[in-house]
Amino acid sequence: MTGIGIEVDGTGLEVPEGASLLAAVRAAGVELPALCSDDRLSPAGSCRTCLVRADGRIAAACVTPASAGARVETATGDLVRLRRDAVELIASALPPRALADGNPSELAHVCRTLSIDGAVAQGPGGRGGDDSHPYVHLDRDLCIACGRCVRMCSEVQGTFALTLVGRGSDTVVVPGNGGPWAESDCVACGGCVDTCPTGAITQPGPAQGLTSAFRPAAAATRTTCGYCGVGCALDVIAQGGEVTAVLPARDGPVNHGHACVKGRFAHGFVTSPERLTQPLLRRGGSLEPVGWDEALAHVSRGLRAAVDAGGPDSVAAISSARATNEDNYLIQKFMRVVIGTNNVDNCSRLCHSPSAAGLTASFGLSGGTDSFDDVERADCLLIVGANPVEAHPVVGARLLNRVLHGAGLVVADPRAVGLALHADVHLRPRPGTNVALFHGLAHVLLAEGLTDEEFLCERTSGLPELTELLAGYPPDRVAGITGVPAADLVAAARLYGRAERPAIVYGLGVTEHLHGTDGVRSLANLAILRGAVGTDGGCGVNPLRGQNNVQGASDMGALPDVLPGYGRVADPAVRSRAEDVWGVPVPGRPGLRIPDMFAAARSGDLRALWVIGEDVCATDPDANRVAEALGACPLVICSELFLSETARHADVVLPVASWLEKDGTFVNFDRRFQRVRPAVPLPGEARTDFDTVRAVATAMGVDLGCATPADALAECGGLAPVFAGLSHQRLDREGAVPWPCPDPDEPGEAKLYTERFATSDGRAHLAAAPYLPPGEQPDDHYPLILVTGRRWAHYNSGSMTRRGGNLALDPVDFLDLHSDDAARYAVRDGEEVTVESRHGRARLIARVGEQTAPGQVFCSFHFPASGVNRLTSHHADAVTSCPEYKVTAVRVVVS
Ligand SMILES: Nc1nc2c(c(=O)[nH]1)N[C@H]1C(S)=C(S)[C@@H](COP(=O)(O)OP(=O)(O)OC[C@H]3O[C@@H](n4cnc5c(=O)[nH]c(N)nc54)[C@H](O)[C@@H]3O)O[C@H]1N2
Ligand SMILES: Nc1nc2c(c(=O)[nH]1)N[C@H]1C(S)=C(S)[C@@H](COP(=O)(O)OP(=O)(O)OC[C@H]3O[C@@H](n4cnc5c(=O)[nH]c(N)nc54)[C@H](O)[C@@H]3O)O[C@H]1N2
Ligand code: SF4
Ligand code: FES
Ligand SMILES: [Mo]
Repeated sequence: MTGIGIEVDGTGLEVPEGASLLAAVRAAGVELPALCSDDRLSPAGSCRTCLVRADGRIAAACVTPASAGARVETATGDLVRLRRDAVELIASALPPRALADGNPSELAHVCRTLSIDGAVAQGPGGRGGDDSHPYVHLDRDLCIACGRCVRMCSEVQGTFALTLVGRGSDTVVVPGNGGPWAESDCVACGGCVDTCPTGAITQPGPAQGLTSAFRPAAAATRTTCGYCGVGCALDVIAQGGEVTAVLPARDGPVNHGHACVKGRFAHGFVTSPERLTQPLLRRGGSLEPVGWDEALAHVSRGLRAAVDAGGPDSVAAISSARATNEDNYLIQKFMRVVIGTNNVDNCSRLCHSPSAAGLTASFGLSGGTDSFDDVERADCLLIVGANPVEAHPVVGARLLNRVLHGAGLVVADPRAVGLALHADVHLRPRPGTNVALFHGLAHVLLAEGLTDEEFLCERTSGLPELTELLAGYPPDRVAGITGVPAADLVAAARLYGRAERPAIVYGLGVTEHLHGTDGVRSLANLAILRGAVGTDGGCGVNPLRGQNNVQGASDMGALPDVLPGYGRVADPAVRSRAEDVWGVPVPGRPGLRIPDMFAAARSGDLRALWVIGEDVCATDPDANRVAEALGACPLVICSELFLSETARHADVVLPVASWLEKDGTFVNFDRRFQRVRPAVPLPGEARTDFDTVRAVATAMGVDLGCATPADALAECGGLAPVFAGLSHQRLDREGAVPWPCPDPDEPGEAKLYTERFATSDGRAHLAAAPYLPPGEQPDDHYPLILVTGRRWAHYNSGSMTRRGGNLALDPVDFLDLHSDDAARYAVRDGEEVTVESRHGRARLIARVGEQTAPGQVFCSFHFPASGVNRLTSHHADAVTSCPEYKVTAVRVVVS
């Protein structure tokens, strides 16, 4: 970056070009009040509290760019007086509570530093407030109309829920709906709460008024969010062992001082009275509290008995993508070393296993190809089967921001999701027809010469086969299969094809299908044809991986066919490296995948199943059959925070720590390792997953090694060269480091394949997979296609988000249906309906609207009691067994 030289109060310094005088003055170590300014926002220049003199003229520092050679004065008596008067004038209009002792607001802080007496605040007040929302309260009397909240909501969050109304000193912020906050468009990202300088907008509770800029540093624990895969860096404030606030970290490498309703506010579950605090053991049909010794003895005896009766492969574990890398490393090590089986899997099976398989086949490694920072520099975004506004809100906000600043946007989603409203082209394929859609786009790229010939020639393979296949996918035919008008297809292909730096971002709408891996591969074709991967000419193909640590759980080898770092168990050289570290033989036969575990249980071949942090009875498909499998398995162990649906079916339930109570690391969706640190103590007798696994091993007479999580990551690096450069100490120093990272002295590789692809021949492989129809089709009995997915306020099984204020934001599972279908099936908005599939039934509340297309209905699966996964089928991706959650034929019955 080029710098420019300026002088602040006689001292010379260099600042980046384009910096404001405010930034320059602060860089010089001078504190200025700046009540309408926030680094995260565009400057407004309205409060006049930041006045300085630049080259002899008085200027508002926040809106004046630093020019080369400028001489800035801040400290002369007249300037100090001008600023003090401006602040005092603002404060004097507010009621006394604005400056009450101990008020943590920025305004109160500024007044203290300027020696403005709290007694100046003598405004009349009486304008009232709004406390309708569980997390965001408004005190109108404290609003100074600086507009920071409004800009935060529009510029950073992209929700545009707030506006300023009134004139002069009566100006005040209100939600744009004109009604109560709780009924507005607010998605409770907490952005307004975090920027408000006066405490007019606050979160209720003991941390009222704390913001990321003005918080007690000593009381904060820096950690990484334990909900979604974005990986927001958060500062957790705790008091008396309880979380009182979670604030977004300004220096968070992905979130840049932003967060969402889950990471920010959904921590009520931690102290829920329903938290498990003691082990439970099934006796005479019911689960009863017991001590750890008894629980561990039962578990170790049961596992031994299972191995003795059926061999090591009659035991299996489902590891948790919610848990840390170190937890996952130890769980897979336990299964391989203590039990002697590769029967370990994680919920990647249910979401992005087709990404792992597809991206590995196309490019060589299983993660996304580019860093999100790169993606953000794209000039055209192709967002496919992903709804980041709800499921990865901080990423959704950053993407929307790009689009509002001019990037082209193509959205491919059957539903009118949030980003689709801003798209240049919204492609709405029939669920399950992606492969045809992507081939249609590729056909146009080829036909119109929008490919990168040189790249194709030098760095790829498979072009002749693909060209031959694509001849069969002209836009008209693709329109017939997908329902997407041919003209839209052509327009989308041109946007992507003509962009200078296009990026592909995708989600479960690509993977959770009968042909999910083919979907990933044919989507990857587009980036390859365009030369937009591994080059400066684009930002690759990037899955928005879901769980906080689903990338990491897989990286750590909690998968049946690979060891930590993705070496294949079937490869003797890979095994021997692990054997050197672990000192025991590693089984060479790949283990069971999650659905195969259930099938083995039903057929009597699986004698023990340890389910760690996955509510399989609620979230795996065809739930009636899952329950049957657990019923048939002689020993089911469940490590949980709550008595989940799965825990209710278990023989032993072990109480464990949540992300706010443990030490370790997560890997986010763009492959960054970040630290997780305990902010509050464990409840009751709960233990971490890490300690639980070690304790079970010890009870079975084996010392697993790895005394601490830091030791586990170090050991993992010894086994998997791609992680060898990572350590807790390094992450403590550097914050976030992406993998591959073989060397402790080198930065990790954020953008992959700049030299060569990691495939055996170093080339990117085009795939010529024909379109095949989904596993389920509608018919006269089941005329509608059900798509399942996510809502912004809840998280997966809802075990954490249903226990706290989020429940007030979204109290039930809704079934969205189009008004044509509502009329056809005589369904009224708000009415309870029964949804029936060929596999089971669920009860949901109908919501009539236009978000779904006619013939399609949509619901989430956040309330296990409604039974959504009793509807979904056994159909699964032909390559990876990822369930076809996105296509189920159903009918809706009013009863
Ligand atoms: N609020 C919230 N956030 C979450 C989660 C949560 O439960 N709640 N869960 C986390 C997890 S585990 C994951 S994996 C991620 C998932 O994040 P996403 O992948 O964004 O989530 P989904 O809503 O399941 O599905 C995405 C979209 O796919 C579309 N779709 C369905 N079928 C098709 C199709 O055939 N073609 C195309 N092109 N699109 C289709 C759906 O309409 C839907 O809008 O979210 C994570 N974040
Ligand atoms: N119909 C339908 N079903 C779906 C999907 C869909 O799109 N449609 N999506 C699928 C996808 S992508 C996913 S990832 C799965 C997610 O499904 P799950 O993994 O089952 O869902 P979660 O609610 O994230 O977490 C599971 C459990 O882990 C517990 N838990 C949280 N933290 C920890 C921890 O640190 N340790 C332990 N031991 N337990 C912990 C929680 O209390 C919760 O009960 O759902 C899948 N199911
Ligand atoms: S966007 Fe994801 S990681 Fe960030 S606060 Fe929300 S749930 Fe947590
Ligand atoms: S901070 Fe500069 S005018 Fe308000
Ligand atoms: Mo997921």
